Amino acid sequence: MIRTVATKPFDDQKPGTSGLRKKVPVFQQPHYVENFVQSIFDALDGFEGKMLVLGGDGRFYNREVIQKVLAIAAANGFGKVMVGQGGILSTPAASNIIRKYKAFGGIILSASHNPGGPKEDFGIKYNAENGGPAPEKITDAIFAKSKAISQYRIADIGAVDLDKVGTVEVAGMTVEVIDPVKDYAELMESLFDFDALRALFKSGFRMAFDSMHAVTGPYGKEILENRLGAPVGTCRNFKPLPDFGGHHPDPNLVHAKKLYDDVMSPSGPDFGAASDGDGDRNMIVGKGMFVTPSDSLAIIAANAKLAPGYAKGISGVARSMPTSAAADRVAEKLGVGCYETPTGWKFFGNLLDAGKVTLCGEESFGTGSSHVREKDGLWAVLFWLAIVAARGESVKDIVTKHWATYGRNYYSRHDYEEVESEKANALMKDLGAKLDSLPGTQVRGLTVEKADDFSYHDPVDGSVSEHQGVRVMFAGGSRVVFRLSGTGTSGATLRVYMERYEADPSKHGIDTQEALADLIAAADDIAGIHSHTGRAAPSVIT
Ligand code: G16
Repeated sequence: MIRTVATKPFDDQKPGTSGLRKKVPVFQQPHYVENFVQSIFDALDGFEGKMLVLGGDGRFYNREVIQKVLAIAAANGFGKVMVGQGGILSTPAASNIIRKYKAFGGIILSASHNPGGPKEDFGIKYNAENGGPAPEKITDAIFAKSKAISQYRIADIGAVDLDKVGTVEVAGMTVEVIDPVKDYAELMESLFDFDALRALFKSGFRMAFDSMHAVTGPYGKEILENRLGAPVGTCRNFKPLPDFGGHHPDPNLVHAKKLYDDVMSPSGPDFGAASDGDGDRNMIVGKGMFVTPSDSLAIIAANAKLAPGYAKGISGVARSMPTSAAADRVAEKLGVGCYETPTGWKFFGNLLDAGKVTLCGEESFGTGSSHVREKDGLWAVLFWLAIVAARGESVKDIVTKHWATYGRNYYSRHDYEEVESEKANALMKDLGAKLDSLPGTQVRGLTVEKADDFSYHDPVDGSVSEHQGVRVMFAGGSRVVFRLSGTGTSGATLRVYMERYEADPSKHGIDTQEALADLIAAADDIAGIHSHTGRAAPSVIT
């Protein structure tokens, strides 16, 4: 039976950088999930009888929301839903399924790297038929619908068995429960030379892959240990848990510190990698070398031809504005296009669809390519393994040689988390007001050359996205970028990004924070971080 339920709008259902992210108790309010899912469908046209892909990262409340989405999708006229077994699909795997099986779109349940549990974070995101996060025109329409909603439609379908692979009919809609790993593993096998990777592991190369008790556990086990023959034990924390074992499933130097320390110890593995809650982020560590995400994009671009899926070369590279310009230098040398987009993977979709770029990356531990329309953690790990295998060199040698060729972009991000929103907004407002007066001034011995609020003109559809972060550029090519995160769920997170280019290889061995010390001080002088927020130091440095 299909019911129409009267409801009232919630005023806080505006999708952020990547979908709607809130605390679990917010999502547990009566009608909250139903309203948002109905608003997604209300913002879309022409899906009757078509297929929706559905899955999530397995965090607390995943299964309940999967059942709700199935019931609302059936009532709204979808013909079929393909759902990952156990309600699980990594974000890149969901993107692949949407594309491979030509779905109308997909709903992904995840709050990415944010913690999970009854009082922690949850999220709902819509991906379009290209497999990528809905562009702003759709997320704006969803928000508009959520503010005007008066009813939703829901079918009484009971609980669908999510654990049994197979097909069932519910309220005139087909539900197909699929193996979440198989299609993704096949895609990886089509892009990389698995024989070469098997030989790498056979030669004694030792790796640790930390799934942080999140969604990539089963993917890592199948691909690294089962298909590539990496020794059992290579995959760590591979059992997905609803609360990620109480940790932040955030692969960076703070939350994946143990992995980092293990790789750095003389007896530890040669190579370490980690992925986040929903499997789209990655961290790469070699012995004696942490690879920044910005450098990772540049190095993958420079070595792309070493992987069979990219043997013909790349058409171009895109990076988010706050990401370092390391990839720009590679694109220039290769003679391919280079694009600077706002933060958010959704901005890469048009460039990828138009064939303007093959590789994309962000400083926020995201790297990906045209194989799907999301960033892809395990893909990046396999790409690094492919480069190591083909070059027969260590990660450290690969990175230092890259710097020697292209120069080094010293880079760091300082996050001030859970700042009171009014204080963070006041900081950004004051900063915006002084932008015009900054050029020509001296700060900590640096001369400001240019200062602006970044706006993006999409070269494919002509859309304009304004207020995407404040950039302060200094003479000599260094810069500081300020923006507020669009993914946090409590208060505001101020992100400050520092970058300095150094061409001289004899100066490539300096500690990053030391190399950026004047820029770090200049950032505080310019934005008044301490005086606005009361914080003497960032909460997270990456
Ligand atoms: C999301 C987006 C990324 C973005 C990141 C950080 O990643 O998909 O494009 O770079 O958030 O965004 P912000 O700086 O606004 O917090 P994820 O992995 O959280 O889905």
